[in-house]
Amino acid sequence: MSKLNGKHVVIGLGKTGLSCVRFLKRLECEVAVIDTRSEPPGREELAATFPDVPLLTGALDKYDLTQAQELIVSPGVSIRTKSIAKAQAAGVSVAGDVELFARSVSAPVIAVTGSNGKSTVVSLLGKSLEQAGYDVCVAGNIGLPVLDALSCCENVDVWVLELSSFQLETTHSLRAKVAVNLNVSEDHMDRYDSLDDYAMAKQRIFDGCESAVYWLEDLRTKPVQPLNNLNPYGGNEALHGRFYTKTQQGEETVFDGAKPVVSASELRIKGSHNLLNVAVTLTALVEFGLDYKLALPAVKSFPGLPHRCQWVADVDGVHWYNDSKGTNVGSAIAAIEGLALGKKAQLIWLAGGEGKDADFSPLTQAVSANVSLAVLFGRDAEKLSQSINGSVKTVQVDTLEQAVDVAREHAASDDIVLLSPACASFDQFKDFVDRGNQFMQLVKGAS
Ligand code: UMA
Ligand code: ADP
Repeated sequence: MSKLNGKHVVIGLGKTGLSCVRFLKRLECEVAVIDTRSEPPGREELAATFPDVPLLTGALDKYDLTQAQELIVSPGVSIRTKSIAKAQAAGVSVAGDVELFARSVSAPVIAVTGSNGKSTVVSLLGKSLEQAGYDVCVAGNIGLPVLDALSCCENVDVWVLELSSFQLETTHSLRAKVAVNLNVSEDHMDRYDSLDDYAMAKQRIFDGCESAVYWLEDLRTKPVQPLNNLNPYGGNEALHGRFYTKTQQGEETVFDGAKPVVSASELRIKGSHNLLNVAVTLTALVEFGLDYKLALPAVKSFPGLPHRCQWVADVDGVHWYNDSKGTNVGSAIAAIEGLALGKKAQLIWLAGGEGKDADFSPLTQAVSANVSLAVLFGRDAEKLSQSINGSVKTVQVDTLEQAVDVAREHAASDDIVLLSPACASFDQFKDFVDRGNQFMQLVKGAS
């Protein structure tokens, strides 16, 4: 008999896959695991903890997945893979870890998606709710698999989930109390047919939600579902949501209608994008039912997350910043514009890596307006260089270490050097954390 017959088949044995196995085994399900890699990261732990769970490796198309009871697919694997699509067409249920979570959870969920700003916003929400006295758990794409969170966090009053488009593709039963779609800009084009295709995956966050929060300035974030409770954030003086940003007395400020709430200088996180992140956080908190004033001390004191426009060091008067999490075009634009503040002469930008089939041309405007020198490294350095060709002086190198050396040679006192790669890290690093840590070590090694 096939090793998959009638079983819950977990596809992928990374963090998510392991959390799914643990969860399903607690429910006494029959489980099998497939991973396309010959040495998946969870192999040893699976063998030690669940020796009875078979692990199959190699291309998915080798396996007849139509035999399975249910497929639980990790976010790193596309559900469009031929054998998964075939099983789904044959009536096999295809779910992900967030779907299993949604079927079991009882406390309310605030769910957040978007191309950029997710981790910052879920962290702001978590700190705010904690400050207001809630027992809150922040989980999901930020790094803690939702099923591990479910098993280890008891008495949770509210879940704050960061959800990627990959996770949303396999989620059907989530009925969020508040669902937030921050923004949609090009990312993961190696997994989607088009920007609209990617945007539609994000739209799934709104299915059955009580309150939908979207960005007024990005129509792709607006729910396509017929929903009654729509709550935009952002906008301009003439047309805006309840919380939005505008400049008052020379300073960018978050407003609640006509009332200023918090200004840039009162926040520790910097850049226009972070003021918008505060505006959407306050919108979601109000929709959850909180008096947002209770949250303001937490919002103001939030220092930001590592690897997101993180100040690293001042060396010989040069200010170094690590935005290793700037893994797509939109995030790099936000970081460049947020840090340069129009002082073009003073920003040296380091970028490159695995471009995920992105169109880099939208970078041209931000780069030509704000960057004095672009130092490009990694697998897609040449493609990046061609896309921004002519808009700025460019140097191409192989590695991050060489890029840091070039930046150091060119930087003068008061200049800013920003690593915001606009690319994934997997060509040369373990992940964005590894890339950011290596960058900081290279910078600090010189101080
Ligand atoms: N992989 C294979 N074969 C497999 C399974 C996976 O080659 O059979 C590869 C994938 O292509 C991917 C890597 O292995 O490159 C990891 O995939 P995974 O599904 O095993 O990932 P996990 O370790 O479970 O981590 C996932 C999220 N990763 C992805 O979506 C790729 C983590 O988000 C998340 O923190 C974790 O679940 C807990 O929820 C990371 C991420 O990069 C930060 N997310 C993307 C992003 O933010 O842009 C969406
Ligand atoms: P995500 O979890 O969606 O990747 P993060 O909060 O980790 O987002 O931020 C990653 C990077 O995206 C930041 O370092 C910054 O460059 C950029 N960023 C953050 N918030 C926004 C926003 N609201 N709009 C555009 N870019 C943003």
